[in-house]
Parts: sequence; structure tokens; C-alpha cells
Amino acid sequence: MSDEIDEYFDTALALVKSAGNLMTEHVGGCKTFELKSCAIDLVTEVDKNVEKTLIEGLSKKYPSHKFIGEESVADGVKCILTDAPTWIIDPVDGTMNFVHGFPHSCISLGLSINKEVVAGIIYNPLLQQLFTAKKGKGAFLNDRQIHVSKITALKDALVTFEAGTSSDEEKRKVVFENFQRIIKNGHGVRALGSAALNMAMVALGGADANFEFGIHAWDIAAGDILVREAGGVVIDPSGGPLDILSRRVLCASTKDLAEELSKTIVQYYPERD
Ligand code: LIP
Repeated sequence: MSDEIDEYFDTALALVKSAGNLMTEHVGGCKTFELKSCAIDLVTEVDKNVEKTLIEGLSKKYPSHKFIGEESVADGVKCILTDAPTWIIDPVDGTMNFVHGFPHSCISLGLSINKEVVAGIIYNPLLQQLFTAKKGKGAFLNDRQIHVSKITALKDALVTFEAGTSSDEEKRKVVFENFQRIIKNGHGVRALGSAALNMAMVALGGADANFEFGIHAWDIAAGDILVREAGGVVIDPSGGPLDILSRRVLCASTKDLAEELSKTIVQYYPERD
């Protein structure tokens, strides 16, 4: 299986690097966009073209593989995860940033086999940050191995999380309450505007924990394997095992920190993918 994953990974990495060029053409921001679910949920032609490039390239080489892509799902393709090798794709994670020219956007690509994410790539071509991980082989930033921090208590932790793209009032109340709870009990909050890059900061050891409600499988698949291979934990925010289709995620440098954060935050249960 490991050799298979290596081959799949190498094919995907070449395609991701090539697709990254579609993003770097818009370093100053991509000012042409459409609205999706609300006024702050945006999509550009680059999102669509990156996803098309990855799906066409991978399905040509691996016709039996399946895909869960953000923009394909937005166009009506069902979000179904089976045991088959499945590429879970966010073509531009942090699209709002990409539109504004705020250079924290990335291509996020996870590979799931038997419903377990076994490889991940998070590539920010705007800042030349390439995060990679394969099952049992560690996590890397630009080919340098990375590890989570050793922080075990919320009082010492820097936590990333996002307001999200939902205009739902109930969700907003939870976001504001959780913002206060983290500010009161931790070292601080950071929000990069990309779930994948927020999780990559935990894998890097720059942040100590991340959680978010309302994300989708494509936002977190690559971050899941990256954090775990960097020595961290990835769970459901209520403390149970991660369900990648639940639209909920919590990751942390240590089990103790994950458990404390889980007990501190207000929970929110979006409709599943
Ligand atoms: C974004 C996520 C972010 C979330 C936003 C949005 P997109 O993904 O990465 O964490 O807060 O609502 O979903 O839409 O830029 O691919």
C-alpha cells in the first residue's frame, strides 16, 4: 500500500504545483468572482480551473479513483465517501483572501483510502509554502520535517479559528462566544482565513490548536493527515473521533490540549455534507 500511496502522491504533487501557477497569475488579488451561498462565500474561475486541472489529471491516470471537489459539489455532484481511493479537493482554500490579494490561500488535496486520509498536500504558491504528509512518513514544510508544539494547556495556547462564510445568526452567536472564551482562557486567537492553512500552522507548531464549525471535507482532509503525521491529534470538537463529513473539526498539538479546548468551547452542529 505504501508504494501505491507514494505513486499516487507523486502524481498529485506534480499536478498541484502546476495548478499553483493559475493562482500566482493573481498575486495582487482576483477581482472577478461570483457569489455562492451568501455575500461572503465567493468563487473565482481560478477555483474552478484548479479543480478541473486536478480532477482531469488524476482521473486520466487513475480512472477508478473517486473525487470530492468543492466546486463539483457546488455544481450538484453528490458528496459521497466510499472505501475507494478518493481525492478530496479544495482548489483554492481561502478564496476570500485570494480575491483580496491577502496571500494566505492554498490548494488543499487529501487522498482517502478505506475512508482514512493517507496523504495530503497543502500548497500556498503565493508564499511558496508546500506542506505535505503521507501515512507513517511524517509531515513536511518545503521538504523540512515539522512537528506540533508541546503545549498541553489552553492558558499557554495560540488557537486558530474562523468566523466562516455562514451568515447564520445562530452560528455567529457561537463564533462570538467562542472568541471570548479563547481570548479569556488562552494566549490568543489567529484566523488565516483558510482552514487548511490554520491546520498547517498547528502541524508546524506555530499555532497550538485549531477548531471550526461549518467547514467541509475538502477544507480539512489534507490538514487531518498533516497534523497527525506532525504528532498532533485531530478529533470531533465534542471530543469523539473525527467524522470528515460532519463539518466539524478540532486539532491540537496534544491530547490534553484538545480535551481542554473541547470542554471550553460552545458546540455547534451544522448540517452534514
Ligand atoms: C474557507 C475555509 C475557512 C472558512 C471559510 C471558507 P473556501 O474555504 O477555509 O476556514 O472559515 O468559511 O469555507 O471557501 O475559501 O474554500
